[in-house]
Amino acid sequence: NRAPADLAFFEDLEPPLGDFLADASAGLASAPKTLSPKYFYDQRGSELFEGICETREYYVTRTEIALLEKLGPAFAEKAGKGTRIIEYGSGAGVKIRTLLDALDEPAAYIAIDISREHLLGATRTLAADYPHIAMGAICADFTAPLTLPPEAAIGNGLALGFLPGSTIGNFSPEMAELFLSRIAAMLGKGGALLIGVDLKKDKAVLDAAYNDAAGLTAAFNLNILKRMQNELGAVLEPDNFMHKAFFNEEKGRIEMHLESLCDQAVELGGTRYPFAKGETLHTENSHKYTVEEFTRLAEKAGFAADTVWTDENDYFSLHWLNV
Ligand code: AVI
Repeated sequence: NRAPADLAFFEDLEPPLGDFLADASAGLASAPKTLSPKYFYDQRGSELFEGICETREYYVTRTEIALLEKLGPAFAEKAGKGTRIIEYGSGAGVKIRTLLDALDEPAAYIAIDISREHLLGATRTLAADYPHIAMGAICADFTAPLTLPPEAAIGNGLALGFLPGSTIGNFSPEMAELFLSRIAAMLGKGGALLIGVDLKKDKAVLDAAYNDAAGLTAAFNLNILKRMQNELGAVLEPDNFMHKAFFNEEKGRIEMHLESLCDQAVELGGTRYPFAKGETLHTENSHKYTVEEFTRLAEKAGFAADTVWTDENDYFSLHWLNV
């Protein structure tokens, strides 16, 4: 693949984007009804998510950014000169900038994302602002087994994986362990991972974070029904569903559902899927961990725990893990 001139390299693994119709049909046919949260993120869903990150109730983003800013000198000391950062998912850029600014002459930044357009846009914007750092991009499903392309061997500084935002929480613990073991294999012996993990805390705080007063999380959840209408020609009435999110203490996770307000049916691809009043379509899990629980998970995946930092309320944690 030809890299745009401002990038050190671009590798396109042409990841399958998933089949929304097949997945939605299978999810509606299953009991209980489910749908993958990956379908939240169309243009509108991504904008709503950015809005959620700014709400008073969703403490996650601002707490993590404050920690990243405060801990810059600690990261710089651990990483040394010439670090190669590999980010799993390319975000809005705020978090990676705190890291690029803090580290001592980082050599390279490599972003991995499934959305080609978003990946190239975000990486090229960074390339313009950090002309002395080699910027690379890999278009791939970052949860798949991956190897770093030879072009990524820019110097021999630390290979530092970066997975902020508690993205890991949206995986089941079993899938999280598998994904982390793949990251460890990709980074290789001597590598390290800096990962943000949301912590277990008072249920009221967790419940509020997923039920913001402005209704952005509700709109984000309901947007998946609008996508089914607009993109798949589903026949359904979004107003007949209600956003429902709560902390399931037994399973240690926030669950998001769309609850049917009446007996009704959704029609998709020529099939009718009946919903009883009160029945839900389960759209997302967001697992919360204690520091000890997450450390154990990371160790099972092949990492050695190095350092954990938390904010003053113990709401959120950053883990430095060594391969
Ligand atoms: C992206 N992910 C870490 C968010 C979370 O908190 O699980 C997605 C989200 N869902 C509702 N609010 C935010």
